[in-house]
Amino acid sequence: MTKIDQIETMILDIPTIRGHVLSMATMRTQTAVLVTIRFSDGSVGIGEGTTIGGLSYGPESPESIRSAIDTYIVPALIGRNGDDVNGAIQLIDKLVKGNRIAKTAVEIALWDGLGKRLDVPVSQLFGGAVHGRLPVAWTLASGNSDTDIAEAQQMIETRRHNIFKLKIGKRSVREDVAHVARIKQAVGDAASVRVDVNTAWSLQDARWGLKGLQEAGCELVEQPVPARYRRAMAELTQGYEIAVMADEALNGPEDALSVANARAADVFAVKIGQSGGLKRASEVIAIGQAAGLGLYAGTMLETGLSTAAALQLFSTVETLAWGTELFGPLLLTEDILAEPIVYRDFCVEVPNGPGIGAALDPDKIAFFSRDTGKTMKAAAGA
Ligand code: MUC
Ligand code: MG
Repeated sequence: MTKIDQIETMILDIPTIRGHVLSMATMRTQTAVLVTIRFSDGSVGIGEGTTIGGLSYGPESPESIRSAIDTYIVPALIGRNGDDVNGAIQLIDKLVKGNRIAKTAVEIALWDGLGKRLDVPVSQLFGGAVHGRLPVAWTLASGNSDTDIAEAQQMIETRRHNIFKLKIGKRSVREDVAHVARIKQAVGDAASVRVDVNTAWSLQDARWGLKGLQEAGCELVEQPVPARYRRAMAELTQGYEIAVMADEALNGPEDALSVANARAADVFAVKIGQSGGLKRASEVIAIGQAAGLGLYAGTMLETGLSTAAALQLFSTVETLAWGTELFGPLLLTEDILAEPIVYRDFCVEVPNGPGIGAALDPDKIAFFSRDTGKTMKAAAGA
């Protein structure tokens, strides 16, 4: 039996290429929790748990993710059979409520280790990839319409992205609609324009917002109202042609079932971290498919590591009607992978190789580590 010998966690702070202005926070750094599992046969699995904007997006912070893993998950897993991923998921679910991102980080490392030992990609463990590449959106969130337009035009010219998600909800509804209309007018039919309100609107705001967005040619609105406002989401879904996507409302399969039952979305943004891991995300996907909803592969702006893991799962899904936003590594000043994920021709490529198909660059890990990085940065005069 291949046993789980050791589990280590580390916090990485990586600067973003520009300020990323969301309704609830402006990000200049992204923080990832890295998990490394060492198995008794010498194999190693890596995983990542990442959220957005400290505690402003959701109930887990990088520090709580790390402490949930170190204090409650690690002691339960040491000495267990490393190949028994389902057994580990079930045990952790009994011992730890919520904390879905922490669970995801550990689960990714378990799948990665298993895939490496079997010499197959993790997609194979989910029945096999049916896509080698997937369409990938970019988020325009500089906080300035002219900068966003220039960024969008450059992305289209270089054939990197032709799907744009605009982060709105910080300004007034009227200003936001004008901002979206300007960008849609600038890109025309060359790109799909969507927005993410990150729960900032009341139902009343959202009625005006959806009307204006629809008239401006915006195709989709993500989580316009707070996550628990199922009835408001249902009213908006049924009241407008523009597609309504659930994001913050979807924390695992139980939420997926209740959102689908309430017809409180047209589209599911499926995030592996928010779902509670690859397995639970696959259940969210199954519920969305059974309910006839559109699917979209969401991100928590993770590094290449978790992005690779997400790609393993989403490459197995028959139809992602709204594509993906698995662009996290591109928002960071440096990729922490030895071989970065490839973005070209408006798509992201599914990494090959065993496990999640990602290897870390040890120098970058040491540099961005919250524990060791300070000394290295001081020595380098950074
Ligand atoms: C979110 O709420 O969807 C995804 C892309 C982005 O820019 O922020 C996120 C989080
Ligand atoms: Mg969102």
